[in-house]
Amino acid sequence: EVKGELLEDDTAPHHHDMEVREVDISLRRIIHDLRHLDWSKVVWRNAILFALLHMYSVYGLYLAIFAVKWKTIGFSVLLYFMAALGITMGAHRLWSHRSYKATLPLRVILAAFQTLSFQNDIFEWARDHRVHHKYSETDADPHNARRGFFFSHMGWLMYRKHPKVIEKGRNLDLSDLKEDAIVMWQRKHYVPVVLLTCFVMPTFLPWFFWEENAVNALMVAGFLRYTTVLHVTWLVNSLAHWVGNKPFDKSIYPSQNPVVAYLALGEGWHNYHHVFPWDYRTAELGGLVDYNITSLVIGFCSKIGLAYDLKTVTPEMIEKRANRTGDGSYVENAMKTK
Ligand code: ST9
Ligand code: ZN
Ligand code: ZN
Repeated sequence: EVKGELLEDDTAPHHHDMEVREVDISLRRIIHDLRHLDWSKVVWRNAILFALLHMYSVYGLYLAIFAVKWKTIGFSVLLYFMAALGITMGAHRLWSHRSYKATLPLRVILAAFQTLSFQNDIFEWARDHRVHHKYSETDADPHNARRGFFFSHMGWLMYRKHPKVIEKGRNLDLSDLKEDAIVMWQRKHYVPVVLLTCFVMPTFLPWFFWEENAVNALMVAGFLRYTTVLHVTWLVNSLAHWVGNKPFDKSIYPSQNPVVAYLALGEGWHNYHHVFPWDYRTAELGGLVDYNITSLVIGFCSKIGLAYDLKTVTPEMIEKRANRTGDGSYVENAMKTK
């Protein structure tokens, strides 16, 4: 028998009673998953679109190495950072967790960046993320890591949601999002606005300003850049729910993963984040030492008056929690940074 039940027959135990198991990525598990998959729930339109996107992105990678102008590379890297900040600083730390407050101009900028990332509108992103935190690793978690690495990484975006996700999601208080005019405007006009921002703009600007071939620009600054931000974001749900220390709560899946933190502008310190989700740093240090670019940008915005009411956790509280429920790696980490 393969260890760890999955998919629909998963009788998710209560959050705190659950025994932590490693996410199983063995071939046996993959074959078991495929044999038990309910194919009628696969959303083929999404699967086909993702397949096409990845083919174009591989071609984009080839073009990035052999064909495009250096300005287009620089532009794509810039768009990567903008889209990533739209997720980390906007959809995640501001709109999902309200870990700080942002003035109207900053919210407009972050909503534009979040649109560039094409990861659903802010409202849907924050709603799914709030159920993820409240019901982690149960049927009501949209990317439940118990359903395997692939499901939590990207499979969940090609498969009908578990009814529990929708049922529990309907009970969430989303009034703050409904009152945010920027969030609701983006939701109302999402389809045209996201296509313009994520694909048309990145094709047009390089073509117009430095005479890049339009197809090259679309493949590199559009598709390749988009796919890269997607996979880095998804790694938080897959790899950072699987590999890493658990200094703050050893009974949960979310883990401290420096590789993910590095790529995701500071969002890989996921054991900390699930224990203290209201901390705007999503980490106990929140500076360059944590590769925490997002925290540095929020700090800078607060200095110039664009952000305020930044919430954190005191070192005493962190240490107390680490001593009570951590796996013992907290002290080691503290020593390392001294
Ligand atoms: C993408 C999102 O990639 C990635 C999010 C990642 C999150 C990461 C978090 C990690 C922490 C942060 C770290 C950031 C690091 C960033 C680093 C950057 C470098 N509650 O959805 P439907 C309702 S998106 C309440 O159709 P199906 C819904 O309103 C990629 N209600 O379900 C609707 O009701 P009604 C691009 C909910 O049919 C009804 O239920 N986008 C909830 O099962 C049906 O909803 C895509 O690929 C809820 N939670 O389809 C699109 N959810 O009819 C993907 C739903 O009344 N999505 N409802 O309006 C889809 O196509 C579909 O949602 C589906 C499920 C196929 C997945
Ligand atoms: Zn979160
Ligand atoms: Zn998580």
